[in-house]
Parts: sequence; structure tokens; C-alpha cells
Amino acid sequence: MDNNFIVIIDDMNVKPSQEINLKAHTRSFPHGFLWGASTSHFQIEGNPFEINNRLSDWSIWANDPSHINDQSSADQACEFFDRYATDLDLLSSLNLNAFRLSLNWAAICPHPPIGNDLKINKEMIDYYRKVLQMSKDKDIKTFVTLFHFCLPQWLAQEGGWQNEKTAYEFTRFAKIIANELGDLVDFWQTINEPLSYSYEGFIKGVWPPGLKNGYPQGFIALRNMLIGHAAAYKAIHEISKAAQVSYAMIWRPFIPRRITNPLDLLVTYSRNKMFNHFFPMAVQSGYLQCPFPLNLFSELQSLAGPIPDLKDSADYLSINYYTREICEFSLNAPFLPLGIRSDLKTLPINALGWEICPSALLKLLTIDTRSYQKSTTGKDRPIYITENGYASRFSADLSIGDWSLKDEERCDFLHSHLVSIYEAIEAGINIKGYLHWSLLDNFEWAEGLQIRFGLVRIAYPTQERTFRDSARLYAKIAGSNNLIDYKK
Ligand code: IFM
Repeated sequence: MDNNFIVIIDDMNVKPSQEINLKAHTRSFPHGFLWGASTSHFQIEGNPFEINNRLSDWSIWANDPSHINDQSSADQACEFFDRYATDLDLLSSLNLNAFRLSLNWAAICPHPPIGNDLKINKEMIDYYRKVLQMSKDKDIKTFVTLFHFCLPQWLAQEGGWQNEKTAYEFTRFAKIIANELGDLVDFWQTINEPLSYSYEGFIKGVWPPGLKNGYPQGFIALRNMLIGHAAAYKAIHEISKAAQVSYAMIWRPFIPRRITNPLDLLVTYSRNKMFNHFFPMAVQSGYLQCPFPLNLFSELQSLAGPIPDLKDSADYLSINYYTREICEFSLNAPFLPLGIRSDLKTLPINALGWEICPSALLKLLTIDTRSYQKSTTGKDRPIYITENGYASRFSADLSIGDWSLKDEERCDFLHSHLVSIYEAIEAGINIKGYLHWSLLDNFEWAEGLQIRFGLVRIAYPTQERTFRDSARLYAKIAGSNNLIDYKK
């Protein structure tokens, strides 16, 4: 650890003088509720083995500054690879008992198989064993994601998720991990946010593979992710019968711009069906549908049908939630598949322009996800909120933006969303945990390092870590298991 590295942890007791005024109140969360923070490997690790050898599609993509809004580099990120012990100390000193991380597939399986023989990198397995063992020693439950947007480059070169082969290689990876690390994993997540992946990489083209308006390709990638998810779910259960396995789904409630306009309603309906329900419906029913307007592509219609082992392949619901979206029909692009989103914002927004809408979280917990809260055989699926957070902005070199630790907006965001979760629990919804995005400021994909989601502020030039006020507020809530009253 270098000498520049200073961790500032001071008194966790939040005092009124610190601008956060907390009053004791008895809105308790259920006994055993998990309080945690989420991360993903590429966004925090700065793994020298991956970076030096450009082993993943993302390390190659991000190495081209024209792909990253602030031209910052992901190569160092938060140096979690070297600093994980300190970061787990930080997490635990915030009274948190859950940690979500993802595994670096490209670093664990750096080369394609020869024949059927796939070599695994034991050093990387040892590294993750240490991270997971340290979490266990600190009584921190682990949520482990197998695919969080990054592919080994040897698979990306063969078409990535557009090639069904990736689903089989993914299953092989899941088996390796279940055998090597399964004893230390509490909750499994096969794939993170398949719809974000497909949308950003195949429609917007701002993530690898960088296709624009590739609707058929994006749909094929989703289909192969469903195949991979189902096979990985089965493989993990064969190795560990009691495993808790799911996939992480981003939910974005859509509302029409004009409630009486049938075309706005149609856009809202089709976006909701595709972005929110496509994947969960397939997992629930075991059947791949090709919803309107994707069914207008003749090459996609024939892909609809049952997928082996997909039905009911989720033991819990993993919900990521950030914002809602207003939808409108536009004559400029009347046939654009999935409809048009509107730039209209009627609520306060974060640095990414996302509206802050805690009531949409309450609605999605109590209404939108209702039909997935039980399996088709009636088995209860508890909910874990696996991401939820607030984006602020300041540049990686610390020259532009808000450097303050007084992140009132993030405090408000955190508290108001926890109010929604509390109310959903009161309404009888079985929510068992909340993991904030994110523990640390990190590399926010095409936005780069300038977008900050951390409870812990990172000064990238020195890697100094410092708690923001939101971290202190969260520590207080998690430590008391109580939604303390919070007033500015
Ligand atoms: O940073 C991402 C994360 O990787 C996936 N969910 C959304 C976050 C914020 O954009």
C-alpha cells in the first residue's frame, strides 16, 4: 500500500452540527435485513493483469479516449485489486453486512479453450477467494455477479453474446466458479442488467460492441443471455443444491407524457414490455417471446419459443432502480422500435439527467414486479434491492465540479428511497435487503470517472478515500436497522 493512501474514518456518530439532524424514530426494518453496497469489477478493480494484457472487450474499448465522455482511463479505477482489504474495512465500518461484487471473467479465463480444455488463472481465483473469505470473516454476506458487462476478448472476437457459443462458455465459467468459490458465495447473480447491456451496446452504440440501431443483434444477444442464464442457474444448483441464484434486473417505470394520447400510451406500453418485462417474463415462463415491434423483423420471429431450463430459474428477485422515464410518440421517428423516450423532466434530476422519483420505486415493488414475486409453483421469491444510488459529478483530476463531502442530494435520495422500501415492506412485500450503488466512486462506463456514485469519495490522483455525509447517514440507518428521521 502506498504512503499517499489515507483513509479518513472519523466518528460515525452523526451530529446535528454536521448538517444532518437525526431524531430517534421507530421505523424498524425486519430482523436480519441486509444492508450493503454494490460494486462491479471493471469499475473499481484496476486489475493489472487484465489491463496490461487488454484481456476484455471493455479494457480495449475504454482504452480509446473517444469512447469515454471525459476521456478518463479505467486502467487504475479505485485500485480495489490492491486495496480490497481497506475497502472491506470501510464497508464494515459503515455497519454494512452485505457486499456485491462481480468477477473478472476475462482475467480468470484469459485464453480460449484448446479443444475442450480451458485453462483457468489460479492467481485470480486466489485473489477472489481472499476477497470473499475476508468478507465472510467480517460477517458480510456476498452477492457475486458472473457477468457485469465485460467479456473476455477471445469471446468478443467471435461475436460475444450474438454467438450462442458465449452462452455455453458462460455456463462453463459458472461451473468453474461454483467449484472454486461456491463455498464462499451467499447469493449468485448470473447476468447484470441484460437490457442495459443490449441497449447501450447494440442500439446506442456507446458500449462494446458499439453497434447503433442494431435491434436484431440486440435481441439475439438477449436470447443468448437467457440461454446462458438458464444453463448457469442449473449448473450452479447441480454443484450446490441450496444456492440462491438470480439475475440482476434494472427496472425503469415508464409513464406517458400525455395520458390521453393513445400514441404516447402505445410507446409507454411497448417500452415497458421490452425494457422491464421481457427478461423476467421469459424467466418466469421459460418461453422467449418476440414482442412488438421486434416481431416486425422476420429473422427474429423464428427465435421465439421455449428455452431449456429457463422456467422459474430465479430464487430471488434482484432489483436495480434509479429512475423513471417519460415517454412520448414522435412523428420524427414514428416506427423506431421500442418507441421514443422524452427529454421532459418534471422532477429534480441527478448529474446524468435522471429524474429522482422514490414513489416509482414503491410502485414497482408493490405493483410492477408483483407477478414475479412467486414462482409458477407458488414459491416465494424474496426481493433484494441490489442497486440504487445518486450520480453527482466532478472531474477525475479534481479540477471541476463538487468536491464537497456534504452531499445533501445523495442523503435525500438515499433516505427517500429507503422510505419507499419501508412502505413496501409495511404493505407486505418481502424485501430482505438493500445494497446501495455504490460503495466507492468508480468508472461509470462511457461517462468515465467524472460521474460519482460513491458513499466514499475517491480522489483519483492520490486514491484517498473519504466518507461523504451520505455514508454517515447510511451507517446510522444500517447500524440501528431503523429508518431514523432525517431532516435537513
Ligand atoms: O454503474 C452502473 C452499473 O454498472 C450498472 N447499473 C447502473 C449503474 C449506474 O449507471
